[in-house]
Amino acid sequence: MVPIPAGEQQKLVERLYRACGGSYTPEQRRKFYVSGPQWAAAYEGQALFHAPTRKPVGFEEVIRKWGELGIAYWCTHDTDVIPTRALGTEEQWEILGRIKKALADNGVKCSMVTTETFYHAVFAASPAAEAPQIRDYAAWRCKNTVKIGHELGATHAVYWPGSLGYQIQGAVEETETLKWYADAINAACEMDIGVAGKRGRQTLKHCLEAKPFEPQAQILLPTSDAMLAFIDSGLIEHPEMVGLNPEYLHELMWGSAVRASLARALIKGKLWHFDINDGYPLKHDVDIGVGLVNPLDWLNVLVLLRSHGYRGPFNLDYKPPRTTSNWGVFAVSFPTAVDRFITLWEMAGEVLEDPVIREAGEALRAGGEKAKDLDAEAIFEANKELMTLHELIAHRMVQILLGIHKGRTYSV
Ligand code: GLT
Ligand code: MN
Ligand code: MN
Repeated sequence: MVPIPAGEQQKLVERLYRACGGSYTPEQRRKFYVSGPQWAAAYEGQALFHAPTRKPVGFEEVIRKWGELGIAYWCTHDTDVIPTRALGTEEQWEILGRIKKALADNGVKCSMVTTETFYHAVFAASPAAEAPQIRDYAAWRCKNTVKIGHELGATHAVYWPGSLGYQIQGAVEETETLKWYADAINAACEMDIGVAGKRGRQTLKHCLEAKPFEPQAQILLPTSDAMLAFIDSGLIEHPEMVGLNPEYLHELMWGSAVRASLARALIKGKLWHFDINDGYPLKHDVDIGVGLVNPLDWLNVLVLLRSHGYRGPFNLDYKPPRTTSNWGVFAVSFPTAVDRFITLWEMAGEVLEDPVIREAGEALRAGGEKAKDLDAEAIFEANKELMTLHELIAHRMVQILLGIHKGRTYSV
């Protein structure tokens, strides 16, 4: 191929994107409770060893693009849109006014707000640092985010205590730090009860998000299970107001079967919000687009969520790779991510209806004929052949994923 001039490259990407097919219309996308984070669209590609490759993008552009693409919900950190020095001031309310207008003009809703308690230097020793004034400030930030959430019409608040831990062991006393962290969540819930009451709105769903490492080397609440225990620890004053925002990749990062992590949250009635992305087990938080690494596992996850009637947001907490341009973020990254999600969601519906999987599942649950009680050998023999269906169901799911169930074969 001859070199492609810079001015021709977008056209080429656009043509190949169209050639891929499989896109949904904005109207079809809008039927799903999918949210797109401000920070994901505005991510400039930077990392510890990486300079940014993209230019900053403001909320006006992100919200406009969500409207065009049919991503119906938008979410943000407080400081994604309000400079730290302006938080709680007149300027904050002026910015919120502009955000509300952008949302209304583009038919987009704010689903969730979250507090940045990890980036600013003040949080170097976490939002639950030893110094009381740092903790008071962190609590104030969380309370202020609750006000922002109600102003923007959000239903959820997320807390990712990514800096709640340490690089070096010794100074941090874990029980004390956890109590201090709970103080901030309790302050936010109290504020919420007051603000929601005054505004005649429902209180927010306060959702904790775990990640096993990064940015701290050791994390005090590293998994969704740790978060569930924290909610029930007695430290949280309104445990009924607090649930989970698991992130697919964060569970994979510690080697979890993500579906099993979600199942434990479902059993507790705490699966309230879900960050959807992809990546590799036991590795870093690369936040790859949903379904690009583990589509079969994703299909399994969505089968579970569909069969349990999960109705919360699916949040595209995805970092477009630094090889993607500013233009590519909206032309390729987000439309393809939301479309893969929709395809996998619909495919999960197909799995639940599939006659082979249905009959196999029912047969497994019916079990074999009754054998002699308490006779392990006889019970095994009575069920032995049925259990081969475990493998057959897995095979069928791969067939559905690859379209082989529709008779697709290769000439050999
Ligand atoms: C940060 C983190 C995400 C969290 C965001 C919410 S911040 O991008 O890596 O997983 O969901 O605070
Ligand atoms: Mn996340
Ligand atoms: Mn992540």
